[in-house]
Amino acid sequence: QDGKVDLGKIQARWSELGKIKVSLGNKYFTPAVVEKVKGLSDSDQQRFLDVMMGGLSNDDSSVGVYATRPEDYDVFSFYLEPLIREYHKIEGQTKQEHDWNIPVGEYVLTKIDSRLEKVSMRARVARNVKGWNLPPSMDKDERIRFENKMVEVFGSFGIQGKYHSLTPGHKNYITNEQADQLRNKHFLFNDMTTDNHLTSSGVASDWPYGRGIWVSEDETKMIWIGEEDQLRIISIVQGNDLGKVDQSLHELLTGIEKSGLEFAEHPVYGVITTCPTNMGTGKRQSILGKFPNITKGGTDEKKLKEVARSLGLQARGVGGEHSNMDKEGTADISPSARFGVTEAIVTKRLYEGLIKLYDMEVQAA
Ligand code: CIR
Repeated sequence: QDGKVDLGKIQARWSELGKIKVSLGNKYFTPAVVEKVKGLSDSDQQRFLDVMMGGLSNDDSSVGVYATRPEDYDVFSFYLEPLIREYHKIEGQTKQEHDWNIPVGEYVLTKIDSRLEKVSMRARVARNVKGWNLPPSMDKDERIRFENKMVEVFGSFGIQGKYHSLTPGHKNYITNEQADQLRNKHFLFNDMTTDNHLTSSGVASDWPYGRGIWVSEDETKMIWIGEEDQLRIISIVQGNDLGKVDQSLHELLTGIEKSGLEFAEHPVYGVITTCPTNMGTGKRQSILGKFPNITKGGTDEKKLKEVARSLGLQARGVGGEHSNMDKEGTADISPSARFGVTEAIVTKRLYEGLIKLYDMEVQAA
């Protein structure tokens, strides 16, 4: 849709939302930004509005913006750059570096608490492939073509596994019941149309076309297709050594890279992702832990979220982002920053954050 966007109306909407909660997208929509937007072409102005749709449509947004194509990080850098630096707590210039040298036998959870003998450890990296739109602006045809390209990659992949498609009519199509079985194991993502952030931004459009999951034979490695990023490359391991899940994830990532896929990368921000919170490494690493004391039997999720935030961590419910915790206060805990840190530092921050968090859980008894 062409034509200049109504910047006055957007300003009014942001200030209305600001009375409820100030997201980062709201905070950085400054008068100086408005002036810059005026100088953009009509289609880039429209694109800029698309970037903010998640935030403008949801009064509970904490970030409120999603990139629609890799170039957005350059075309709208006057807006996204300070926002990225605040989220990842970066001061001054930082260029993304990568380091997958993560020791096995060092970040052992039983050293923190003897009850952490067998926990669900998860690590994922977000990736998008060069030359394709990011999910908010893919149309149905592009989503389906992307899925089929990945099915080809899986066909020549060194790791044994199986692809399950949610696309009606696809040769690997699975029924809703089969999809729910994968969700019960925490492998597959939820129906994206139930998340207002994903629908209003266009991320969930054309659901369930072009969506699916590849799962390795041993069920420790998986790849999501068509969720918030084109690819989410994941490992889930039951155990107590964080280094082991990194080892598994890195094996999977290396396998995909060998297939010749070229990922979208930014010279400064590292891997390009739909949500600015994932830029840099795209790596989120977590464990599912129980915090019955801090959450007062799961009734005070807010408290755990606050305590986690003060430690540079994020606490989510058991079913992923925007989901709830259970009666035992089971939460998914991960470090918040993914840009300006290496993959190895994400693991270290999780481990060191958990030491403090479990200390507080014991104190809260
Ligand atoms: C929001 O703005 O709240 C959502 N779009 C999600 C933001 C990214 N997630 C996060 O910080 N956990």
